[in-house]
Amino acid sequence: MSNFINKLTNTKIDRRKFLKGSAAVVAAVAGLPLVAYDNTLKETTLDEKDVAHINTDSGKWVAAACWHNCGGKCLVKALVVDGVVVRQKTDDLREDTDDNPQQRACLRGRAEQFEAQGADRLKYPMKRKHWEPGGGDKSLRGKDEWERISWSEALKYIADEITQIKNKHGVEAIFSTSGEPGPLLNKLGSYVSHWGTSSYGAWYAIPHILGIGDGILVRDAVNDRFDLQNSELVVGFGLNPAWSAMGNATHWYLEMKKKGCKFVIIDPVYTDTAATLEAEWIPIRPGTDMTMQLAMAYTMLEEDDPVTNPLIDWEFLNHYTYGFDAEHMPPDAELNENFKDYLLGRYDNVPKTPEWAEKICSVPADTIRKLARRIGKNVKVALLTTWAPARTHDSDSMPQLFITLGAMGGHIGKTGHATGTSCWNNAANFGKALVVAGSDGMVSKAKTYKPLYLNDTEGWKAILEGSYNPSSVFPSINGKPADWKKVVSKVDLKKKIERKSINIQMIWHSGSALLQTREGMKQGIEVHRKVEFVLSQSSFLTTNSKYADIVLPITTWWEREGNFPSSGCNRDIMLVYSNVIKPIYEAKDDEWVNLQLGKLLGVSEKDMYPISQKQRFFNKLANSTVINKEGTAYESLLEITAKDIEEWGCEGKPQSGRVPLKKFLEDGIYQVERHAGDNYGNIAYEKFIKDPVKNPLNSKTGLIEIYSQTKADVLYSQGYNEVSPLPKYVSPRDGYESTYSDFHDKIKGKYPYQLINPHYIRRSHSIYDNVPWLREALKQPAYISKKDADKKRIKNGDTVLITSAYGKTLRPAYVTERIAPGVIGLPHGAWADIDESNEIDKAGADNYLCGNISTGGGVSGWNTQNVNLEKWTGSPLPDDVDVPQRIIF
Ligand SMILES: Nc1nc2c(c(=O)[nH]1)N[C@H]1C(S)=C(S)[C@@H](COP(=O)(O)OP(=O)(O)OC[C@H]3O[C@@H](n4cnc5c(=O)[nH]c(N)nc54)[C@H](O)[C@@H]3O)O[C@H]1N2
Ligand SMILES: Nc1nc2c(c(=O)[nH]1)N[C@H]1C(S)=C(S)[C@@H](COP(=O)(O)OP(=O)(O)OC[C@H]3O[C@@H](n4cnc5c(=O)[nH]c(N)nc54)[C@H](O)[C@@H]3O)O[C@H]1N2
Ligand code: SF4
Ligand SMILES: [Mo]
Repeated sequence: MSNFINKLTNTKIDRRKFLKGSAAVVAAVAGLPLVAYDNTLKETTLDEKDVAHINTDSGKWVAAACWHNCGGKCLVKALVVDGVVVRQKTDDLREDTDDNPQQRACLRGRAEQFEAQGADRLKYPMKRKHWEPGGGDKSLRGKDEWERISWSEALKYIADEITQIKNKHGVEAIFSTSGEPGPLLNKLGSYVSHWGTSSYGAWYAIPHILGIGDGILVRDAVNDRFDLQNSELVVGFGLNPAWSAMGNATHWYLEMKKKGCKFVIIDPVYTDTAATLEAEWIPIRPGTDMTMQLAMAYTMLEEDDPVTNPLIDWEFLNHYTYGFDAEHMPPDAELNENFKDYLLGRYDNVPKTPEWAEKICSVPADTIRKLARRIGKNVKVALLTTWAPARTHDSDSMPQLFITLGAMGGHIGKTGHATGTSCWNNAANFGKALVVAGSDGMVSKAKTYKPLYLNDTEGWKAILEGSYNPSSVFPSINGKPADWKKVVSKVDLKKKIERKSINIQMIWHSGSALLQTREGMKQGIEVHRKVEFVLSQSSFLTTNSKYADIVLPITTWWEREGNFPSSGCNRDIMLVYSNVIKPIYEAKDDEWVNLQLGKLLGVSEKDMYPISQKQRFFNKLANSTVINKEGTAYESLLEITAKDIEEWGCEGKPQSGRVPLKKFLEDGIYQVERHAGDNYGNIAYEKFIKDPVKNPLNSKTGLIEIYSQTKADVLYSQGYNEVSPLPKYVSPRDGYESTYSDFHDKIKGKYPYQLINPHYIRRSHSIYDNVPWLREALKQPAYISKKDADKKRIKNGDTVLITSAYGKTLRPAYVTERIAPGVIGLPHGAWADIDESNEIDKAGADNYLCGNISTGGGVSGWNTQNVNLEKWTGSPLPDDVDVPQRIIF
C-alpha cells in the first residue's frame, strides 16, 4: 500500500496497478504456493505520513456505508482519488451540540478502507483442490489448498451440485444460512433455514406473550433520551454502551448524569461505561441476575409500609398486572400459584431472601437490601438491562421478572420512570423512528416456498443426528418472531412438538457468519466435513468460507449501487450510502449470483427480481418519510425533480419533500433536530397506563402477566423443558451452580469458571476481525481476575488455555481487578484458527467453547459457559496482528 501511495503522489495511478501492487498478488506472481499466506500488515496500513503527501485535489468525498450490525449507526465518508479510497472522515456537517450531536464514527468505521480494500479480499471464484462433484475427500475441508476457477466454471459446478442434491435428496437437503439465496431458493422448493434468539436471549419471543412492549415496537420499550433525563436513578443490568452501542448512547447517559441522575451498574465487569458514568459497580456472577432481582422484590415486600415506607405501588399492581398475589390471578390460570407466595417460599420452602441470593449471585445481602430500598415508588427510577444477562441458558423467565420488579415500583408509563431493555441502536433513546426508509416496491404475488427452520441452539447437532425440533411457535420472519396470537391459535399447546427427521447435504453460506457465530462450532465443522457440498459467498476467507468447497468473491457495500443500512439507525436519523468504488477484481454481488444460477436452473429474473436493483433503491428513496413538526404524522422526506428522475433513468413522479434528493445522497444523512419538550418524546406504555381498557397490551389478558399460562403452555409445547407460568429462578445449565460437582458441599467441578462473551470494540461480531489496524489496537485477550490469575501464577500477557466440555482455545491473559473472580471474559466473534494437530483454536473463537444446549424457548445461552483455565505450557501465542492475513490469491 505504501507503494501505492508513492505512486499516487507521483503519477496518476490507475486502480488496477494499485491492486497489482498488493502483497498478495506479488506472492502469487512470484510463484509461491496458491495458499500463499503472507503477512501484509505493513502493506495495508496507511499512516499519517503517507496520507500527508497525497494530492487529493481530484478527490471526491462520498457518503459510504458502514454496513455492520454493530449496535451503533454513524456517518462514514470516504475520499475517493482515482477510484481508490485514500482517506476517511466522519460527520462534520453540523455543529456538535449536546441535544443534536454529530453522528461520529468509531474506530471500526474509520478503518473500513482497510477492510473494503484489504489485501485479503477474495479476488476470484476459488475451489478447493481436492473437491470433486459429490464432495471428493470431504475431510480436507478447512485444510485443502485453493485453486482459482472462472465464474462460468464455478456457476456450472454449483448448478450441477444443486440439481444432483435436489434429485437425490430433495430440496429440503439444502441449508441456507442467510437470506441472500432466498429469491432463487424459494422458487426451487422448500429449503432449510434457521432461527434463534441471537441478540435478544430470552427477550426474543416470550415478552410478546407477557404484554411487554407498548405497540410501537413489541418487546423492547423504555422512554426516549429526553424523558430519561428526568430519571433520578438508573439501575442497569449489563449496561455497557461504551462497547456495545457505540455512536451516541453513552452521551445520552452522560446527559442524564448532568441532570443529577445516579447510576448503579450490575455487571461481572467494571465496564468502561460504569467508569465513564462514575457508576456504583455491583459485580455479579453471570446468569444469576434473577436471584438478585427476586431478593430485591422480597425486600420491597418485607419492608413496604404504605404509610411509613411506601416502596410498592399497589395501585399499579392491582390495575395493570395479573398474578402478583392470590387476589389477582388471571382467569386462565391452571395452577394455584402466585408471585408473592413464591417470593415468600410457600411452594418450595425457600424464601427468596437477600441471604439466599447472595450465595448464588455473590452480591452481599446488605447491598441487595440497600438497592431495593432505593427503587421504591416515590423515586423516578429507570430499571434498564441489555439483552446480555438474558443470553444465558434457562433465562426464559428473566424478562417477566424484570417487568414484575418494575411494576412493583410503578416504574412504567410515567415520566422519568422506565422498565425495559436499553440496547443496540435503541440504547437510551427508545421510541418510534422519526425518519423511515421507504419500501422498495417489491410485492411478489408469485408462489414461494416457506423454509423449514432449525433452532440455532441445536442446529449443527440436529444436522449430525438427522432430527430437529420443528419449532412451530417461534421461528423468526425477517428476524422477528411470528405474531404469537396467530401461531398459538393454530397449535395445540398442551402437546409437545414432535421432532422431525432431516437430511442436510448442502450448506449455502452468504450474509451471516453462522459457523462462527452460533454455538457448537466444533460440531459445525464436523457437519461441514460430512455433507456433499459447501458453498460460501463472501468477501474474505471467513470461517464459513475456509470450510467450503467453492467460494465466490462478493462485493462489499462500498462496491454496490447504494442503499439504506439494513438494520435500523437510532430514531433521530436516517443514513444513506452511495457507490464508493468499483468491484474489486472479479467480485460480484449476491443478486448477480442468483441471476446467473437462475439461468442455469430455470428461474427467471422476473421471478426473482421483478424490479431492478436501481429502481428498488430509487423507490426506497422516494417512499422515505419523516415525522411532521407536530409529531402526529409522516411526510415525504425527499424532494425529487423530473431532472433527478431522468438522471437516474428510473420510473417515478416528481415530488416535494424536506430535502432535495441530491443533498441527501451527498450528505449521507438526515437528522431530525431535537430539543427537550419537542413533539417527538416517548414515554413507553403511556397510553396503556392512561387507559388499559382502550389500549390493552399484546398479552392474552391485555395486562402485564406476572402469571402467564400462555407462556408456560408455549414453552411446554416447544418441547425442550417445562417452565413455570411465574418468573421463577431456575439454576441454569452451565451456570454458576454447575461450576461445582457438589454445590452443597462447595466442591468445584472440572469446569470451575464461568465464561462470558462481551461484544468487542475490535469487531462487529466477526466482521473486521481481519483488519490489521484494529488487530494492532486491540488484542482479543481473555480477561481474568487478579485473584484467579494469582492462584494460577498467570501474569498479564501469558498465554492461557481455556477448556470447556466442547472445545479449547488459547489467548493472552489480561489480568485485571475489573472482572469478578470466577468469571472469564472472552470477547465475541474472533475468526477461529484451529490447529488440526491438537484441535485447539488459537484465535479465541467463543463458539468453539459454547456447546449445543437447548433450553426453554431455544435461547442461545452464550453468557453461561463453564470452563477451566490453565497457564499454557507450549509456545506462547504471537500477537494477532502478526498472524498472516488469509490471502489465497
Ligand atoms: N458466543 C456468542 N455468539 C454470539 C453472540 C455472543 O454474544 N456470543 N452474539 C450473537 C449476536 S447478538 C448476533 S447478532 C450474531 C451475529 O451473527 P452474524 O450475523 O452471523 O455475524 P456477522 O459477523 O455480522 O456476520 C455477517 C457476515 O455476513 C457477511 N456479509 C455482510 N453483508 C453481506 C452480503 O451482502 N453478502 C454476503 N454474501 N455476505 C455479507 C459479513 O461479511 C459477515 O461475514 O452473533 C451471535 N453469536
Ligand atoms: N463493539 C461491538 N458492539 C456491538 C456488537 C459487536 O459485535 N461489537 N454487536 C451488536 C449487537 S448485534 C448486539 S445484539 C448488541 C449486544 O449488546 P449487549 O447485550 O450490551 O452485549 P454484551 O457486550 O455481550 O454485554 C453487555 C454487558 O453485559 C455484561 N454481562 C454479561 N453477562 C451478564 C450477566 O449474566 N448478568 C449481567 N448483569 N451482566 C452480564 C457484560 O459483561 C457486558 O459488560 O451489541 C451490539 N454492539
Ligand atoms: S462500526 Fe458501527 S459504531 Fe462504528 S462507525 Fe460503523 S456504524 Fe458507527
Ligand atoms: Mo445481535
